[in-house]
Amino acid sequence: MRGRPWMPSAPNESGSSSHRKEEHEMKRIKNFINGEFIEAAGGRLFDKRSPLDNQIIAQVSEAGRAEVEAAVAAGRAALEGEWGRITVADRVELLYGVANEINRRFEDFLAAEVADTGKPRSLASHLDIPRGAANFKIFADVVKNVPSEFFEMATPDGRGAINYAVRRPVGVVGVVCPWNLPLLLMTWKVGPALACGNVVVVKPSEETRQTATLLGEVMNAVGIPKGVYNVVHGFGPDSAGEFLTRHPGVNAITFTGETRTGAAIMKAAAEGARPVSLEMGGKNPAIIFADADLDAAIEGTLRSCFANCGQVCLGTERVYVERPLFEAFVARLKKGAEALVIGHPDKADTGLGPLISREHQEKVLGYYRKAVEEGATVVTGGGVPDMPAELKDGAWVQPTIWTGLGDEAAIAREEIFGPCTLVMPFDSEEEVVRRANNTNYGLAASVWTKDVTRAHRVAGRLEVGLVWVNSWFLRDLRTPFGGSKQSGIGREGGVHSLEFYTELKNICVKL
Ligand code: NAD
Ligand code: 6OD
Repeated sequence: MRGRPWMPSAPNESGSSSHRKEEHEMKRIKNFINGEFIEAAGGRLFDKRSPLDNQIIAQVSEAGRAEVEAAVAAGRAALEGEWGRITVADRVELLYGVANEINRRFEDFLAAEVADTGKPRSLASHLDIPRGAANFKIFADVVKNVPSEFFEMATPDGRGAINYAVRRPVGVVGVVCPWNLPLLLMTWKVGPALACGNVVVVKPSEETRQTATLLGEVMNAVGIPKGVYNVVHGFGPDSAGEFLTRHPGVNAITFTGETRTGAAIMKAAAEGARPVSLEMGGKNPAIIFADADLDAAIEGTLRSCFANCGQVCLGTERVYVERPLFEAFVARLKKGAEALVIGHPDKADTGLGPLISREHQEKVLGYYRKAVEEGATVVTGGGVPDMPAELKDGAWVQPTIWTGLGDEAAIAREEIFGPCTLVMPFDSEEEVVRRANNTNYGLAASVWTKDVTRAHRVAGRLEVGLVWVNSWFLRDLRTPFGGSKQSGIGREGGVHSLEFYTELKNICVKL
């Protein structure tokens, strides 16, 4: 329950715990198959380290082929059983129950997400956990209210025929997830999949496996039948991710993660011609015209560059500022970045947590070094912040702003996925649209201007799936979400999710 005073409690069935202070107490995270928490045969375990200090905080049971097989079989059995016959109204009630139970256990989910990611509690409590619950409610509502098609047709005998379309679940859906917004992005797929009557086998990121596991407790508590929601832990190649996506019993695969991984999954899905929905990487531009409301543009750009330590697929890594505003904008952005408090997630004033892992820190710092080698001016940041002794070994990096390089620089072309951005001046609308589009990615963009006509014109010309005007990451879950070019295949959100999670069948009746 939100705002509930912290109460110590014993570890739950899943190995999760609501004990906020035991961040470093070793936990054992199990797979969730057919309504039960199980350890993989053979006892294979892998470590999870805290992003705060690199200490091992959990051991996770890695699923092998046998566990993936069992999860897919459990899903199939559920489809053939009670879940396959449930009415839409009852399904909707159950999903409302899931949302309510996530909210009732808000503090447990919050503690689990913060322990895995190191992100500020203030962020996770406003974004990750509420959206985790909302993703079940919104798609329950969509499924409850969506109409069907109906066509009357004439026939030569004059008696006519009628056609109507019905939606049926696609079956067992494989859900492969990243680590940046673990519960939010996982439920963004599981919510619509279950609302449409499917069953799921989820493969959370190896970095963030707690909230997906905790959701198993929620599913059991509210009475979701066994086998409808399954979780297998592990890695990608030659591990649970590959075993799941290659499994012939998986009817459709929905994925969020890097573009390269998406391509590998698409290859796996080609075997058996199974559909994929891919939400992948980005190199998103922000375009700031000189007439923009500077306060709003600064506030929005600070969030889009640095929220979640820059680990948001929709985040801004290229900022184009119209030349008359350039110097003032850079100065204000620098001031804002330097005011961000880097620190422990539990502190109320923390604005920036660590990156997800030391491995990712090394990747981001590699770009920080490369920027300097390529001749960038480091406006602020560029290294590792000075942290207190107990946090020294964590995956910390400074929020970083560069100028002085153009579109050909590696930091302008490649997705870094850290709290950093390159700010570049531009002189005309034509020029900035061309430069913003000059990338293989096409996920999101934001445009800041008071000129409404220009806003519509530029938004219409940007080659991306999502454009925010005078805002960023403002989400109405009924709208289409997804990327173009190498940022994605397909759209999810509202009724668009139904296109992926259901088979539309036409029934033609001769009268
Ligand atoms: P990742 O691609 O490394 O991993 C994502 C998931 O895929 C993990 O669960 C991983 O174990 C699994 N995986 C890896 N190789 C696999 C394989 N061969 N077969 C099956 N599964 C495999 O991504 P990440 O590092 O976890 O997340 C960061 C990336 O995700 C960034 O590129 C970011 O832009 C992208 N992302 C995109 C969106 C979006 O909506 N477009 C949202 C969030 C994150
Ligand atoms: O808001 C969403 O539904 C969504 N899929 C957000 C993705 C954020 C990427 O990191």
